[in-house]
Amino acid sequence: MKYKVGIVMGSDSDLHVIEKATSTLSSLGIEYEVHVYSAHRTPDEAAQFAMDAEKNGIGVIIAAAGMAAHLAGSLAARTTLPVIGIPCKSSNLGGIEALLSTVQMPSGIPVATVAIDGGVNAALLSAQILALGDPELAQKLKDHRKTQYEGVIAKDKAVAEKFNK
Ligand code: RP5
Repeated sequence: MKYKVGIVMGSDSDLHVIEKATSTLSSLGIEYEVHVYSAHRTPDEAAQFAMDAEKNGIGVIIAAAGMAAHLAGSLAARTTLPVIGIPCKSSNLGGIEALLSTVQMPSGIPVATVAIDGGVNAALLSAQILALGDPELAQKLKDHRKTQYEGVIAKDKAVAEKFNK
């Protein structure tokens, strides 16, 4: 069975972070659905999404939110699917408040937290989880690492040619 990734953002002002995740998922051929549900402004819709996620074919949830970011934790409280939290930079505190709100979950309800605005890594981590049951996806992730490796080697070569006479 192929699982979808369920992506939730607390506000459409988080969309630029989510687009980093969706483009990464698309490049790996992973299906996803995207919603705006807020832990504070639409708590019932957020909760219902989490409670229905498993039966709706979702295998991993990505939750992006800024400020007092309770979204990932509140979704995680309502499902045993893995939840990946993206703290978003959205206030005068630069995202550190969202990082701490997302990462500092009490024992019993984990949220796998990526970097502030870390949409790409959230997508890659969700892909790595889904790849446990999907050999084709596992191979795509290995290919992705190889491409990344070759890109950095090429950059080193270019920089060395310019500066290391
Ligand atoms: C959070 O508050 C959202 O995730 C967003 O990052 C932040 C600000 O939301 P808006 O006021 O821009 O809708 O709930």
